Amino acid sequence: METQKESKYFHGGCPHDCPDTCSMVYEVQDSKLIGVKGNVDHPMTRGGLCVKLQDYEKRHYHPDRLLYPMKRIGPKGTKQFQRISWDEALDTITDKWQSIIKEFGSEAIMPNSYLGNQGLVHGMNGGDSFFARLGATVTERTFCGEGSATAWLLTLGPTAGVDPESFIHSKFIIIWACNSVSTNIHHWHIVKEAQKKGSKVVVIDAYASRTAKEADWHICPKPGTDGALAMAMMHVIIEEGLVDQDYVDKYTVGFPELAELAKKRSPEWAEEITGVLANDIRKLAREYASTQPSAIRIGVALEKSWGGGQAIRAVASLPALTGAWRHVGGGILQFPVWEQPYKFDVICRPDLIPEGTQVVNNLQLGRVLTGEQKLKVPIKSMMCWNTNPVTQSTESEKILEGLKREDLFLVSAEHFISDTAAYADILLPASMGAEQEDIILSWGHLYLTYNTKCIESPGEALPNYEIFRRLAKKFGFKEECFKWSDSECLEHYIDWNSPACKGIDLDYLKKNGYARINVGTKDNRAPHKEGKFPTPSGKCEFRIVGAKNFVAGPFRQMYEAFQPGDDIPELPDYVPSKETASANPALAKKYPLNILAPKSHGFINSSYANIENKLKAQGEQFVMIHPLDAEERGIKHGDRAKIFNDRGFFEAVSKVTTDVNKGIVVTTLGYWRQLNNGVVNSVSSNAFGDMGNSPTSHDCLVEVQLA
Ligand SMILES: Nc1nc2c(c(=O)[nH]1)N[C@H]1C(S)=C(S)[C@@H](COP(=O)(O)OP(=O)(O)OC[C@H]3O[C@@H](n4cnc5c(=O)[nH]c(N)nc54)[C@H](O)[C@@H]3O)O[C@H]1N2
Ligand SMILES: Nc1nc2c(c(=O)[nH]1)N[C@H]1C(S)=C(S)[C@@H](COP(=O)(O)OP(=O)(O)OC[C@H]3O[C@@H](n4cnc5c(=O)[nH]c(N)nc54)[C@H](O)[C@@H]3O)O[C@H]1N2
Ligand code: SF4
Ligand SMILES: [Mo]
Repeated sequence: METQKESKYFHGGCPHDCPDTCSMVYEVQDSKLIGVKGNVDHPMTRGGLCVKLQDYEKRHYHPDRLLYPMKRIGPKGTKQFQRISWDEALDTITDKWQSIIKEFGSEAIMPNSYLGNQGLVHGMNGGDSFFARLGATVTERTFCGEGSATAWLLTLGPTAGVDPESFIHSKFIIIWACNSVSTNIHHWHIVKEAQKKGSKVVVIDAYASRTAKEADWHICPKPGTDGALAMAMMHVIIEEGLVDQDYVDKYTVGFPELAELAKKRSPEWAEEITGVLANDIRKLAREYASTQPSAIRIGVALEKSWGGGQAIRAVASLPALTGAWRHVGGGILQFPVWEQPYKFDVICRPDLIPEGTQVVNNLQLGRVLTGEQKLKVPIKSMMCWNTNPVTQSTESEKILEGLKREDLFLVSAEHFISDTAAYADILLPASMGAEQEDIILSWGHLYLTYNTKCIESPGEALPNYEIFRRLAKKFGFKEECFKWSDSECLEHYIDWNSPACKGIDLDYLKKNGYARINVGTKDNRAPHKEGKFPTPSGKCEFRIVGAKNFVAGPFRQMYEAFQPGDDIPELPDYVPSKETASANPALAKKYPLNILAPKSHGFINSSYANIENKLKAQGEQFVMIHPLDAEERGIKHGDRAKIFNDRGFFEAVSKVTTDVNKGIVVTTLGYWRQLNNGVVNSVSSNAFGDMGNSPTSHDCLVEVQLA
């Protein structure tokens, strides 16, 4: 008789690059992961995972998963690999790097990672401490949020802002350039609840996204014009006496100058720029200012145009102008990561980086690898983990050209043979969620989230940091941190003695799976009720004098030091995009359509875009195009289209729809080049935005024709 197998349950944390950082429950039978659920007790996760993670166990056991170290035996990019031992793999890497260091110096080696894994040990450090000690080139990573963070810090300082859970108390909610239904579903649930209780939900999005369709009101500005919209809102708020003057007088800097500028930013002026009717702007400003508590949630897309940083400064100024901060559920939310007790200096060890080490940026990867960007020391080897730059960075074609270089030694630690890993000389199999202990970084709520190692890795896969511990040993690095176990890392990586951790220690976290940091409760947190902004003046800084641009990654504060840039304008304002019809009419003659390429519903960036059921649910790569634009080009719904500019092209199936305005096309990110002709980022530009070296992926012109 067959006996019923016994299930064991363990606390998990979703390691993906997602603001929700769900607390999960792993179900294990016979040392095998058989199911994953959302933690019912967790106030944000509330028992539900998103469509991507509902069968997370299948990702662990997928037949295409990389299980053994391999070396390349065919031409680069042809995916011909042969299994080797870990010893051979690590010896090959060590020998190769040592000879590169001898000939060119350690800066000829470049690490490249991002948030494919958000664990503090296997993601945030991953291998940063190792490469710092090695003296490798420093890779500044500004895929996501660094421009927003710079604007945020300048205006408000390192505050977590309004608690995402406090939105339940908001009476007027603006979701600004954020497709929450797909990208922040556990916050969206709270917004929907508030809406049911009577709160008005406004979505400001450059097309009718899934989220916009669920709003009470969708406002649809042209891409990259949000700064004009926000400035005109200020104009109305000031002109119509809707300013909370007492709040402004006590807790802000630069109001007279801002008011002077806002006088010139009328709704009529903004209508020309944004395409939003002046009367709608008036109505929005009035309702926003007079319905308290009002809360704004901004998405990452806001930074992804040339004027993004200045736009975010304008938006971030609104709650102080109206006194929204006085209330629980009033204010603005971006990344509430700033009050988390992570010790990035211990995690990433920037102190180990030799002074004067060269810095490259991950959005310039194509230029760095092809030599188009001149470096003090050219890159001879790159190691990639937790990122897939071929699909995700800019100028994909240049990256590919670089990866084909015979003299570039590429090491890739991965779960699958991604578009980037396909070019590796040495492939290393990396462990997945349930196979490694960690605390997962949260940038969308105010909890610490623990992840238990509850199964062994299949094959010979190893956790990222274990790979680097072994490499550190080969290189003879003596620092204690390279000997710490995962648990020991966690003891060091969190400031357990900080006020945020009062009553919480690692043991508690292991037992409970998650813990709310001590920053007030959702029902009483009003952090700036009486100002107390963590800025130099202690006030909300509408006006800033003498600031320089800098990179303020919310995840890697270490890079603040590297890039003092151009002057920051004293006041927030609208700054036009660079690659639009109005900014560059000559280019627009050739490439008249503005492309948006935000996140997909069904993948996490490029992760899961190779998994059959996820691909099936998401559907093939599409491009949404307005009926008039389609007609002009002889394109019918369902036709295969080619989307192109001077940088490259990709193909997609056309969706002819009025969900997008004329002049705009929308696609989504993440599809693999191996499975599609070209990728979205074949057309994107390497230009930085105005702050924090952010990408400008929505500041981009293309043409579309039948494929
Ligand atoms: N399902 C899913 N969830 C994800 C991810 C994923 O790939 N898939 N990725 C995760 C990551 S890394 C991130 S950073 C977050 C990002 O999540 P979001 O912040 O939601 O960012 P995006 O999806 O890039 O864009 C959001 C919306 O902004 C709109 N938009 C684009 N340009 C403009 C503009 O100039 N003005 C205005 N008003 N709107 C504009 C787009 O049309 C889109 O609907 O999502 C995370 N969650
Ligand atoms: N056009 C356009 N481009 C964009 C964006 C956009 O909106 N539009 N968004 C940008 C944004 S916001 C972001 S955050 C980036 C994201 O871009 P990436 O950070 O490159 O994200 P992914 O494509 O998910 O790649 C993560 C890779 O890490 C691997 N991985 C996951 N966990 C582990 C692990 O534990 N160990 C190892 N070794 N590997 C692991 C996964 O298999 C996957 O291949 O894309 C950016 N690119
Ligand atoms: S991807 Fe995001 S929403 Fe989905 S389970 Fe992970 S943290 Fe939760
Ligand atoms: Mo991101």
